[in-house]
Amino acid sequence: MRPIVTQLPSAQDLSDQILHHLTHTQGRGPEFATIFDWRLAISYTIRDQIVTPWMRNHRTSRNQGLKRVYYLSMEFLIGRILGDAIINLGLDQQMDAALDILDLDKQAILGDEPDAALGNGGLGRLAACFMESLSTLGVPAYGYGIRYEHGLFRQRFEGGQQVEAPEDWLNQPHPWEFVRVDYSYEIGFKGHVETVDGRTVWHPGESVIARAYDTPVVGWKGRWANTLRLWGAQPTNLFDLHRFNSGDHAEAAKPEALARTLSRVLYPDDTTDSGKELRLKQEYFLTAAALQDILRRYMDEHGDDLTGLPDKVAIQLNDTHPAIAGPELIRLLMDEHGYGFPEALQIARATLNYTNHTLLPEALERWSTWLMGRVLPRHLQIIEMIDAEHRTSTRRPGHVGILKDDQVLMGELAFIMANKVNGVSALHTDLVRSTVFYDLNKLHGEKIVNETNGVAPRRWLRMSNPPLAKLLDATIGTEWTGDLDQLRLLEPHATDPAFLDALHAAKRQNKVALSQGLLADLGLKADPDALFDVQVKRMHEYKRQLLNILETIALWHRIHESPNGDWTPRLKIFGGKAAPGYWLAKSVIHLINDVAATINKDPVTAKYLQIAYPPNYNVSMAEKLIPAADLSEQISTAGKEASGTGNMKFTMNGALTIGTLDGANVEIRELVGPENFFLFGLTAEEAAAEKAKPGHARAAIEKSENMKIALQLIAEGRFGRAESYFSVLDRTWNDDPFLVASDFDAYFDSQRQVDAAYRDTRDWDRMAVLNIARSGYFSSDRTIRGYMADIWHVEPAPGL
Ligand code: 26V
Repeated sequence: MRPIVTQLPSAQDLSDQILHHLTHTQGRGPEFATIFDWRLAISYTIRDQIVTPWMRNHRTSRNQGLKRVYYLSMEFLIGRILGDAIINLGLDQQMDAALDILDLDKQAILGDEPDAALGNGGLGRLAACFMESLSTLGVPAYGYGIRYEHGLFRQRFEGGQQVEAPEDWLNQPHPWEFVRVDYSYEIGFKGHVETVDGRTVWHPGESVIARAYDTPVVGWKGRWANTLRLWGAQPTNLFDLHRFNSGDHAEAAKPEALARTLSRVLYPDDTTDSGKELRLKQEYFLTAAALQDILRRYMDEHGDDLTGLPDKVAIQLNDTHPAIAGPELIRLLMDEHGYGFPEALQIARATLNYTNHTLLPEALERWSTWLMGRVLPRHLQIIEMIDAEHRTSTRRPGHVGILKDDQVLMGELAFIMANKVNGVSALHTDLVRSTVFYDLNKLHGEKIVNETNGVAPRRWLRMSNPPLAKLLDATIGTEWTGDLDQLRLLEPHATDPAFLDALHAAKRQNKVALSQGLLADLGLKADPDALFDVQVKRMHEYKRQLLNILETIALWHRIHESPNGDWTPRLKIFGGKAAPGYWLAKSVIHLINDVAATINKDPVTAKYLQIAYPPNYNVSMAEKLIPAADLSEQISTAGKEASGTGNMKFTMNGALTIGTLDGANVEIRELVGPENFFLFGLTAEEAAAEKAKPGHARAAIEKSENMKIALQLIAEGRFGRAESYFSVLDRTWNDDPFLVASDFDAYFDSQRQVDAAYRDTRDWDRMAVLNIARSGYFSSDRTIRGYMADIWHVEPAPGL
């Protein structure tokens, strides 16, 4: 391939093009343009630049018949696109200058873009980082997802309690997508199956059209761009013309309403699968559209013989949500293309792979055979065939299988249909082998592999933390952005006072910005020299925000006991949403807000302790909070957090971690050095044993003065009516499945070590340097290289 010579536009070019788009695409003269008009004009200007590498991809991949990766995910938590695209194209300086020419405020423009919040949390954000790394590495790839009209709900607080409002990012034009009316596929549901002349035919009772909406995802240095193809549901025929003509307009529009519900809203509960028909339909909608698209492209390029599919196609299932891909691919091969079952099974198995993201039993998907048979009757038949074949071929009749107690176990289905199954951190992968898939792992020894998660350094360091990025550029050069291992070059600077001062100043600059922005908006006067202690993630019992707030209460009490003590000033920051039906998580939110209200107005402790809980935590808020953090809270019950990815972002941005030996914390601690990490708590093994002891919670509470005090203050109504948090208190005393009580003292003590460490500014900053310097492993580029070598067997496009 020819070397890639890309001419970067100058500031003047950019400003000319922005004005062109403002007038000709947006239809507004500069004197009347709003921030929104400008943002769109700028977005179109940047989009024009992405089209070049995008076309390069299409041409190279097709002409050279390259193998492609297909990432199927119900969630892509992208966030904002404009800032990331500017950085990846290497246009940040030119754009700054262009905006100066036009006299525009960059922060206001970037801040005007709504987050594409098409995901719940870690799983969806990982998919977004993977898309960026695939483009950075020049790997031909498509992401397939759903174009939800409403992403994750917006959160606000009323009287300290979470209130949800619909999110409506598509209420305004979305400049990044290209609608592809020519790529539309019919997707069937329900109906019946019949056998005619030995061939099985499924006659769906309902159908909708899946229409493709493409968003280009550009990689570092703008050398390559892949496509995120999101499916929107359309009615097969817009309305019933017969009904319409007879005047029954409402009835005539029904098919349209029905179809559109399919891509209307993202399911906001990331733990409990409520067995909802609409969710199953969404999963099949995504999967069936993606597979039709993949087979069409394969046959276009390589002809009708589908036995070669695994040589050109690697499909990754992001959790079990698209696991119906197994039966669907077999159905297409058998019923549409005439292959026999054994051959279809073999092709499908060589093509599909599955990533497990959770061991929580309530999050493992299972569908009743009744529902599966009603919505996807042909697929249920094929699932029975796969199950029977597996039992026979492994000679384990009645042992491990997909069908159990009239349920289809989607984890087992995904496992059996996959070439490779992966966990998302070293510890998690061990637990996948030894717990949920214990039996299957014994039958298929080599199938499970580990691919520890990672995050995109372009977004999570270069874009979100300009002061640190600038310091890194000046100290070790700019190559770290595309090769994060180069952060190692920082290590010698850990003892250089001038560098430590500069690092301290960069962190402080982020803390000041946060204080003057988000925190001031909350009515808080934050001290930028206080320790910024941050726990941001979904609200879940296993993530133990409760442990954090109980420790805060106990600390508050101790400060009151000796208000003239030498306390380390701390700002505790919380952020996160609870699933709308997760009552316990919601009462923890209520508790945190009530505790914050009380503590923040206490003059005795004001110097030392404040709490902030900004509502509606999302990707954009993470981009502000993480660079301003001194301390990263990663305190889940050991064995419960599959990996975590926020933990990696904090480390990269120079926060120290207080954490348990859970998920990727284990690897973070090993890499940054145990002496630069605040470890506490039971190990996964100890936690399992502790949980098995009857009365473990009460016993631990009795032993802990600090925990008793915290619970007592809540029960006394010091923060609000105790009844509001009765369920939380009751669960902590009587059940405590996530061992808040058993880990409390260890956590409290570890926090006091944090206090002491933070007072030695020099040494704290030194530890922060070592955390940054040793965080290169957590680039999603490294993760993707792992998938390429161990799972997909693909190469980057030649020359990349
Ligand atoms: C499950 C369900 C169940 C049914 C309804 C909708 C729904 C949506 C999402 C999920 C998946 C939850 C699993 C998950 O998000 N796991 C997280 O994955 C991250 C990336 O691997 C990892 O860092 C986190 O530790 C893990 O909790």
